[in-house]
Amino acid sequence: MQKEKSVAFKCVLLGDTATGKTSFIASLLENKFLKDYQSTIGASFSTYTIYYESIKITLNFWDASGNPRFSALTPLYFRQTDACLFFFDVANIDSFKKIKFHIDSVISVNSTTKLYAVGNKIDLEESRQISFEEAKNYFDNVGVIFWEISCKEKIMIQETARLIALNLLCI
Ligand SMILES: Nc1nc2c(ncn2[C@@H]2O[C@H](COP(=O)(O)OP(=O)(O)OP(=O)(O)O)[C@@H](O)[C@H]2O)c(=O)[nH]1
Ligand SMILES: [Mg+2]
Repeated sequence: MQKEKSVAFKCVLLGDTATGKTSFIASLLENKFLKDYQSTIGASFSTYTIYYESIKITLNFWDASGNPRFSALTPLYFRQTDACLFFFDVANIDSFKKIKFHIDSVISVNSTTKLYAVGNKIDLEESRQISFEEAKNYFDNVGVIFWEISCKEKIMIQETARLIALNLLCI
């Protein structure tokens, strides 16, 4: 019988406070939407496993708080990571503008990590402050793979994990 191959990757979630990082994890792992906002203290760890043919891929997620109170700690998480997933809120232009700062902070200490970005809360279409095209154009220019999600409406949640896992596996 062929032996199952296993690989594990570390993926850090970064982005401003209240952009939906913890909501993404709750949606992915528990199929739950967190209505009441509770800012993450420091960071929290969780794992998610997917299979590609006979390969078991474990994603070890570190959900880092976007609260400035913890910003001194954040580099501890992304210094040695395989992937960073940047979050912004499509209804909050400031959270998009801050992405450049988050990307620069990562690449100044880790030049090998893969970079991904998601615009969350696309259910808030009427309050949208940044278009898909504008964001895509920006991320194409800085070499970051980008797509949009909604934790509330469960749009592109499992797909986000799968996309990252397969991309890290170089498939
Ligand atoms: N409408 C809408 N609200 C969302 C969505 N995702 C998250 N939220 C709300 O946004 C708020 C913040 O969500 P969190 O997941 O706690 O944000 P966070 O990025 O982990 O915040 P920090 O831990 O402070 O860095 C909560 O009130 C959520 O209910 C979404 O897709 N749509
Ligand atoms: Mg959080």
